[in-house]
Amino acid sequence: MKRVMTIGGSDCSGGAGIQADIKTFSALGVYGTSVITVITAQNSYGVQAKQEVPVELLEAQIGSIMSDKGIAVDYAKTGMLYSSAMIEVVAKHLKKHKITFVLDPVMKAGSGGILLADNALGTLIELLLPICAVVTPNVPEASVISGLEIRNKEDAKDAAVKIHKMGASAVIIKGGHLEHEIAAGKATDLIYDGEFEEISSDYIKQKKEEIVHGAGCSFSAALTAELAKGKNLRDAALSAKKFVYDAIAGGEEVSNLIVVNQVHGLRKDADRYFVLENVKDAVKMLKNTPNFKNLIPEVGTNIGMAIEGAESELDVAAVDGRIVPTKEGIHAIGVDFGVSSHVARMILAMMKHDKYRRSAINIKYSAEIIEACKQAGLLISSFEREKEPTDVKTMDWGVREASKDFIPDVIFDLGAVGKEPMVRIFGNTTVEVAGKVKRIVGIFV
Ligand code: PXL
Repeated sequence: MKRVMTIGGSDCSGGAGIQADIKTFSALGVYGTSVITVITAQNSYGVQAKQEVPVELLEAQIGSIMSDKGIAVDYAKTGMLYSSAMIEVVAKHLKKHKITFVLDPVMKAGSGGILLADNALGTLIELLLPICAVVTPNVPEASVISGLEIRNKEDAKDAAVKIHKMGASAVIIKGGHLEHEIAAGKATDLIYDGEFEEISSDYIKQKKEEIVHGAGCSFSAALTAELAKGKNLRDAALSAKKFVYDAIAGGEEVSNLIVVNQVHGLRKDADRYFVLENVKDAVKMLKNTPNFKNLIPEVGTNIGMAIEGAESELDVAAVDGRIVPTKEGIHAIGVDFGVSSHVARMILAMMKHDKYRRSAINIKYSAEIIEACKQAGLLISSFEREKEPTDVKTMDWGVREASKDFIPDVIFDLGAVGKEPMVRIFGNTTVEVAGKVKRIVGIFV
């Protein structure tokens, strides 16, 4: 595992600084170490207090990491350094140990706190800029470092060239602050290392009063991790940008901040795995439920589960094909995502009313089955197809109709011309749904 070191400030609120770096490192599979320069007390309103760590303790932290054969580091990044004294010591040690590093020239917190003292900018430019592998300013930071006003992409290019001339081997000016870009819905990062390259993504629009907290730190940390793993600058920048995009898209609202969620991608993958396994377990339960085949309607049955925050049928796992009755019991082949639009539409419609209720099965309708549902203690509701307006999607409308007064476990309809009557059973997981089916079968048979 590659080893990386971040040198920066602690953000007790957990979204930015050292905390963001460590989360990012873990999410990207590198081993993170941290050297704390400043302890900040901050929240979504601003930075309330800060205290620099004594320079001797800063040196001791770097010394401990670098003198340990087992740890050492493959790559580093710097974040909040705050004072000239701190920058001098950091520069000395980075040089001494010949550590390749990303310089994130943080100056101000999104909430307004000062992260770099006014009189320390010169020291940062003089001592760190010439020895970094890449510097990652946002537009206001690039403007302060280069002394150039940046109003558009051409200005950003001039600033990048100037910062490169000032000694940085490579410059990435992060998008997200240029107004005409934002208006066009884009956030474009500009890379310059003698040649220009642009990396563009959609701009994630927040509500007016919200500030994204931790995106800059997460970007430079992700860049550090990808460089440590051996990617070239362009590929590393591309991966880091995607990582931050996902982290913002999956961000959590905390007060007036959007705190980026560095493990959003990991959690999503874990959820996809959980969902697949859950549907497989549920199918096994149904196979082991004697007489379940008596509940299968003419069109066949399917059972499915969506991932958290599912947006489309591709986010719903179900049985490939359908569950069909056989002489001995039931037949179901594989389980996969995006294989059943019927059950997916039911689930996506239900999740609009209860985001946790992301599983469902369709079974045969009969008055006896509904009676069994009642006896099983399930909450039952229904809709009438004759009342369906012409301009709606059946499931969206039907589930909304049936969920007006309470969120039901069971929604049935009596069908229409060419439409078989149907019962749908909902639950948080497919295993829970299969459990409900088992209860119904036990009563019905
Ligand atoms: O995002 C820059 C940053 C870096 N370091 C610390 C911070 C912040 C932003 O809030 O708090 C400690």
